[in-house]
Amino acid sequence: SPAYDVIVIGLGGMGSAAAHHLSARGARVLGLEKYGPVHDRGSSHGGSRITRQSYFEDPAYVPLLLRAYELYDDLERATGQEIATLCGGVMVGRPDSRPVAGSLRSAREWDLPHEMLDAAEIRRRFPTLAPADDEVALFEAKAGLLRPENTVAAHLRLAGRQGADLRFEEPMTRWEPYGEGVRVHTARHSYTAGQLVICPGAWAPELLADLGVRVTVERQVMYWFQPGGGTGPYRPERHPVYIWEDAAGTQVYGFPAIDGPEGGAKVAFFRRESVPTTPDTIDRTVREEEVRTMADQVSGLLPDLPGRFLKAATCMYATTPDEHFVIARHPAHPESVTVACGFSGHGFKFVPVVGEILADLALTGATAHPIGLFDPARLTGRA
Ligand code: PYC
Repeated sequence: SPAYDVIVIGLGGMGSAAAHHLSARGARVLGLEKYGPVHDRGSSHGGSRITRQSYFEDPAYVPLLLRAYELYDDLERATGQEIATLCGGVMVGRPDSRPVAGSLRSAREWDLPHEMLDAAEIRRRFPTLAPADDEVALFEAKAGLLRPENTVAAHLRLAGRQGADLRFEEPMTRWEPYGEGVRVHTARHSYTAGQLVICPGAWAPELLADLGVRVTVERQVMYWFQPGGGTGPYRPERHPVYIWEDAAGTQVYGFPAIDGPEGGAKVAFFRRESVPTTPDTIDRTVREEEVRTMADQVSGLLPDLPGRFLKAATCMYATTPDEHFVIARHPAHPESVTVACGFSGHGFKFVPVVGEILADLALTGATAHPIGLFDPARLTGRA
């Protein structure tokens, strides 16, 4: 019999969660990662990610979010890692903007606790925010932030404890069908298993070329500023996470100051025209002009925030044409290969539930979670 039940390719957010859920169910797991544990070359670094339930992208995500919240709780309890800070969140914009209208639709459809705030109420509750008079917000007390590095570290630690064989600095070079399962090659070895789970992140165009889904890798920049008046009003006890669509349709998102008085507050563009890149050629230098553009944008929304620029870092989105995920059995190898890719810049909050789904698919061929929206057939014309 093959040496492993399941080989997981990629131990970033999704792959580390899959390795945990698979090994927790007793599977013999091999995890292969191109870089070291909890690295910053992909899409699971930068200190914070937003989590929220009134999901403007589509109400179909809500049941998965409810499960992800439970699993994040379990993960914190099992590892003692600090992961979630549910400081509340506001989706801000004109009433017909996507963050406001879409979030309200999900909140109503799933009966999720929320409050609608007009501009005056936004200013009263959150004095750092300066909405225009015609802007409103959906406030969600259960929104907040997740720490991506701690999440990956926690999943890796649990997977290791449960017997998963996790190998770093050992990228897959190729794989092939082998008997009823698969054989995976690296520069050092070849390994066999009954099942393969591919979590390629920004390496999807290379590792899942045969899926037939166009995944565009986008360079994104995260910025940290020290607010002009200090970080006091930006502490997570007082400050929500936010996604803000302005009148021109530009979306910005940001966080409270989670790393003490010197750490500043992180802000970034959410959706904006960006130059396609690849994970191996991405320009990781952030230009002064980019910092100025961000500072200008933010000064219209949180006037005190762009006080002093502290640092910036690059990250990547791996975006599908409709910005919905791909999670499925591989259509060309439905008996032995499972894929999770194209998280399109909004995947991290789903990490543990994606791990659970991947374990379901790899071990039983099916999942009770509602993943119809993520079928690649919608993008490949095979539907
Ligand atoms: O998924 O909430 C999110 C998000 C905000 C910015 C990028 N992704």
